[in-house]
Amino acid sequence: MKGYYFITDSSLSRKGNLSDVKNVLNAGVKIIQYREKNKGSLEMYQEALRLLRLCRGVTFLVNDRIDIALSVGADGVHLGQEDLPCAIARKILGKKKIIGVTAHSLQQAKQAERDGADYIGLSPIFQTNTKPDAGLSQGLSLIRRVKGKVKIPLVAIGGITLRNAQSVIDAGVDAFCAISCVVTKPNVKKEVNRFQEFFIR
Ligand code: TZP
Ligand code: MG
Repeated sequence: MKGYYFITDSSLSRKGNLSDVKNVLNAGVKIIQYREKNKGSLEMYQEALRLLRLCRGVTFLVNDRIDIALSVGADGVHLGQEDLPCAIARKILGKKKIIGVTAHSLQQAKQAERDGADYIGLSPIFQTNTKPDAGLSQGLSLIRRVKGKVKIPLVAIGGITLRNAQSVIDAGVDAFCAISCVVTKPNVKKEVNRFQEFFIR
């Protein structure tokens, strides 16, 4: 897992999830998380199915909803500290599905690894308005604290912009996600390409 990691946000998006996902796929993104906080199960199921079908050879994860992930045959889920525990999710999903877990501390990151997580989402690195309950920004020091203490990949999220992206990479992450800086822009593909540049420098 290396590079720009995309997460949908239908409430911030200019052109909607379908358009955004098409654009990020055209930009060459290899991991997409369907994150939807305002739709019911049926609508989520139908949208996830539509998005998944576009993702040939690209990892497709569902935020929070193990049921939706299983229903559409997604590659896995991403879980926060308030979602179903990773160890339980692992029992439900089996060994082959991908489970990402958000951690706000080294302790949570180690626990997630013990519980069978495949990667850690470190969050929020910087201040963000995209997730109102994201909690206090942890700064780059969170990445530095966790780096080398777990073996699974680290994905940074929260307030990442073109201005601070290099510092996030320098702190040692394998991947990062920037939502508002991408989906609010008129040319999503071009914006993703700008973020991807940081990984080939
Ligand atoms: N989880 C932690 S922060 C966040 C999520 C989904 C939002 C990140 O969005 P942005 O716009 O890149 O700050
Ligand atoms: Mg969650």
